[in-house]
Amino acid sequence: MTTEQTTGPAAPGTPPERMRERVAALLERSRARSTRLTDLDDAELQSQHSPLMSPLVWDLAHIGSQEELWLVRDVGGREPLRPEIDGLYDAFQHSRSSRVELPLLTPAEARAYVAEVRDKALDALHRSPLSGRPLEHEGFAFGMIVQHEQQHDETMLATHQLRAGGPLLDAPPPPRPDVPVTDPAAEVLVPAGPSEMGTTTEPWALDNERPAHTVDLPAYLIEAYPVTNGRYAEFVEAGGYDDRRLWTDAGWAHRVDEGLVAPRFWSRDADGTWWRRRFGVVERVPVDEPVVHVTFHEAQAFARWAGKRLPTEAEWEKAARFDPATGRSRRFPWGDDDPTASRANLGQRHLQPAPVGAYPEGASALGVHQMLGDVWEWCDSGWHPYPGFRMFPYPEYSQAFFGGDYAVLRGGSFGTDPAAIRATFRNWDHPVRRQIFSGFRLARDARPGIDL
Ligand code: AVJ
Ligand code: FE
Repeated sequence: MTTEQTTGPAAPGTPPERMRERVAALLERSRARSTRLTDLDDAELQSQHSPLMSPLVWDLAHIGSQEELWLVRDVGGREPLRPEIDGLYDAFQHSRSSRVELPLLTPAEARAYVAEVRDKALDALHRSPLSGRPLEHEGFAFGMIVQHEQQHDETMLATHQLRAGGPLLDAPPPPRPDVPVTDPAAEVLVPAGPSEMGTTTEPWALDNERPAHTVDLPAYLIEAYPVTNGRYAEFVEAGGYDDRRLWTDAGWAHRVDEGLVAPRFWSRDADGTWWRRRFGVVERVPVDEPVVHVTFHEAQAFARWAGKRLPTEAEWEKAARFDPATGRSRRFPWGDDDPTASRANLGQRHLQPAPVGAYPEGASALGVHQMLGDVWEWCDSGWHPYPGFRMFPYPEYSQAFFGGDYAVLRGGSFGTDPAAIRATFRNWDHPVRRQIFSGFRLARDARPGIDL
């Protein structure tokens, strides 16, 4: 059985025996990660490190609760293990900031609970035909639960980043490019024409990624790399945070209310050197890394300062997936095969984004780099269903948020597991959030006679 860290979501057409192996390996990998993120003393697990986040012990038991609901009760057909705790771990019943007040399971109880659930979930995996009803077809419910645990692991990683005090996590630095990037603002021209967006065939794609449909975009340019800290620092130094004209009304109101002056976790010393705090370590801001921990509003203000704009979600996806040689859209930027360590910075293998240019093997057919991994990228699109959307299997994953005050994020971060990302994957958050691993890249319209 493979547990190598880069195994991605199950591919279309995976036979049930291989599917079982992949699911078991991915469940094991997510649990190893959850365990590492919660291998802390009880006080660390039970305290609230930020009002934006749950106590870590809530995430742990919530992971078990969702797994019990879908894999043990529904797929496995078993009775509830602890029906009395269901409400505590229902994200819709309690806001993140209020969860610390609840009579939560203790860390020891939570660990015992998730282990017992896991036992029964593995039993369900071996009994399920992984075909027939939609929930079990191609292992969907199992893939959904793997992704759910990994999503909460990324959330827990963000909680670690918010926590005060010295480092608790450790990882080697990401790779550096063999050939340094000379122009971090380099652009790629994406030709006008139809391309496929979303998917109908990806076995573990969530409801919001479905169905596949054609979009027909005019030509545009998109930057080959996410915007770096070096470029972002120029915007800060140029007074970008004080220039009202660069901000939308909502963006300016937020910037003033919160007193934003730089990305979260940055500070400037008396000499004007920028420092950042990263998982308990204070270090110089590396100029060639993608900027991270910015709001949608900050990304938009930067874009206006640079004379460009954020890509729409459709533009982002076409740049990531479209192969002009075949007219086809790929599962991943580099093709249809799983992520590898040389294709993308995913899975918390490193505790930071990699410098731009570090993943030439991961570039898309059009030549756009680092679209998966490193930083989530804000897009200039709200959170809406695709034409033909059908809610499945529960409304509180995607549907409950459609039309709300959200912007789409694409591509995953260094903290996103490979099994929980693909070029069709859609994420969303409030435009004022930046405790997530959020960055962005720029785009602009192509000008006839100049760019074309
Ligand atoms: C899709 C990342 C916005 O973390 O709020 C986890 C994922 N949904 N449990 C979130 C999710 C239910 C969700 N995001
Ligand atoms: Fe959840």
